Amino acid sequence: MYSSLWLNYTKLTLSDEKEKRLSDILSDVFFIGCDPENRICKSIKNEIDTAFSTIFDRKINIEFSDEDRETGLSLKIVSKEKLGDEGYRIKTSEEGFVIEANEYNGLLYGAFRFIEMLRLGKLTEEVNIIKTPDNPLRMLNHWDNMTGDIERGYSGNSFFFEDNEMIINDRTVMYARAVASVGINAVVINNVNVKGEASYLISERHYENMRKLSEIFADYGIKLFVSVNYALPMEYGLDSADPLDERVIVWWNNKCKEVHENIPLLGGFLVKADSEGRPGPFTYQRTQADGANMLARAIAPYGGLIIWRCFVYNCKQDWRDEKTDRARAGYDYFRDLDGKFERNVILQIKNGPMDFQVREPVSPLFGGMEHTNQMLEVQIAQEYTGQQRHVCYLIPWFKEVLTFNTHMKEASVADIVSGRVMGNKNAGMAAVCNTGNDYNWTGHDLAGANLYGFGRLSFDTSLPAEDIASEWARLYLASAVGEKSFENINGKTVVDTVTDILMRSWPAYEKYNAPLGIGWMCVPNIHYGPDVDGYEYSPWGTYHKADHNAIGRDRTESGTGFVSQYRKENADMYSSPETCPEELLLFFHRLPYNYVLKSGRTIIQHIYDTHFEGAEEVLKMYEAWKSLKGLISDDVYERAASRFEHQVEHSKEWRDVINSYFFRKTGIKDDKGRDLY
Ligand code: GCV
Repeated sequence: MYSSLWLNYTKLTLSDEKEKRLSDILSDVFFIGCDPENRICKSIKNEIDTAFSTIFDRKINIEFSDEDRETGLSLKIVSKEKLGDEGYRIKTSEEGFVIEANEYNGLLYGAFRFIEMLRLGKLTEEVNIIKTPDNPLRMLNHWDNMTGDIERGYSGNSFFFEDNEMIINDRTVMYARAVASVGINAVVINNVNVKGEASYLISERHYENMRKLSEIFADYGIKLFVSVNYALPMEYGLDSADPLDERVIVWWNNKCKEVHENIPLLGGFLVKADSEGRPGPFTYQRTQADGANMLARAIAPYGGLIIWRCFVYNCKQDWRDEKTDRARAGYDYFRDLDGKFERNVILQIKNGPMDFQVREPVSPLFGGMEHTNQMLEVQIAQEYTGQQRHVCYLIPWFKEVLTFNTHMKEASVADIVSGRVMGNKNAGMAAVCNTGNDYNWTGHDLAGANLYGFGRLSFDTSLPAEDIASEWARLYLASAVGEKSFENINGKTVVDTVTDILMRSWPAYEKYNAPLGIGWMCVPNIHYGPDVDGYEYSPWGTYHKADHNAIGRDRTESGTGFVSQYRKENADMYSSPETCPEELLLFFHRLPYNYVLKSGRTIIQHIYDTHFEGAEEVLKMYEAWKSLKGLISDDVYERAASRFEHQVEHSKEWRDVINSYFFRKTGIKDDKGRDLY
């Protein structure tokens, strides 16, 4: 059992003239210049059929036609006008609507967008939209293991794997439809920590199912990717994985040929090498480029890509060592390799230099490399942001990352990963996915907004986070509101309330979490719940260094020197506590608790205040959610309500543990006299 996510088509209430007219216009659909046998074309036809017959509650006439008609809804493959790779146009014609694209992915996205606009009530006016996706690759990374569990999965087990076998069923199709509808065009199905049976995903044992899956994905314009173990040849009996060893090269060449013969639609490999115990080229004193390029050359004849992660750091450092700084690692390992990667290699870089904290600076690798394909990696699985038990809508955060000016040719992160700056096509955005086999796919129903939002944002980075939230709320909760029109008071209340909750959620989470950008302070391994010193005396390189006088890490020139990895303008900005954005103050500086912030409050008072405020915000969000009882379906209401109950208590736990820790450490009282323990 599974929900249809935001593709839960429901009947439109055809109350007024406009909507009745729309229903008449759209009773005919024509495919023009389209190949009826094309797999994506078939999917579009099915989608329109399903959507329209439900929305209008009657059979729709769908035909392929050679005539250039512009009545009803016409979907056309056109060649005269250039609409860009995967781009589309939606426009009003004399007696209907036209969706045009140069190829089928574009037509698919145009069709999904059209259905969405129809459901959102946006087709009443003249429309003329041209949209080409901003990022060439819009990818989801699943960390699913073949045993069926999911690393950092918070919504059940895998729907791709169970007991070391692949699962392919109607849910697979639902997944492909849903993610394609928001523009996803690439999916990695297995964990980057490739373990056990996953080493054999590209072998006789699983070729047949992999091919089937790649075809289901291709029906929706999605390329299947697989995570591979860098030392795979050794799993198959070779005694080395040295990228310069001729035997290793020949092994991969043969493997890629065999893979292509068996899964011709495969997009390529994702690799986590030399990281957290994974094998990699460092074992052979080779560089990351040596490793990536060897694979890239092997897969290039088949048009494949190698997506190589930059999450390389020493996870066994000595906490007593003041000089080593984990934040530096990505840049230190990769910066000097700029320009040395094959054209079909893309470096996948996490948004920050650490690891998906609620707040981090942008990785200095963005802006550090001028001649290398790059992809931005974010995480919608809320590993450090409430694990889909706390509501935490992350799109505003991703927007901040995308708009960060790297000062490399004044390019933002979005400019770099879209390929706009370097004119490259092998670029884009990837998200560590938040789905599982729970009925609602994402555990918390509101976490669905992150899945929807990542797709929409990676397709169109200019979209405001708030618009994405309200679109999602309306599409997802449409069925919950039943057949009552969204134009009436209830629909609007639901959408406005849910949008407001979503927009408040990340700032609230940040407030009751680790303060001022310092990060961590969570329970080791599970990464859930407060434990201020949990990682303090550990080998993971994530220290806050709090004592009774001061807190924070000095990452300026006089400290670890991390700031100098940024272009001058940013290095200067971060170097001084006066110009450093305050939300990152303790990431870059070690400061006394009585240091006064721009608000006039000391750091210690800021910690107390924000933690009280954050927990208070959660209560308000829950109150707002309660006001929706009866307005949305009971099951959605109850599922989220029980998570809010937990979040209310758990945010208090965060508040009290953090505040009491610093009260005990400093002996400084809260100037508002609230309870500290
Ligand atoms: C897949 C963090 C997570 C790990 C994850 C790793 C990565 O360290 O805790 O579970 O491993 O990031 O991104 O590779």
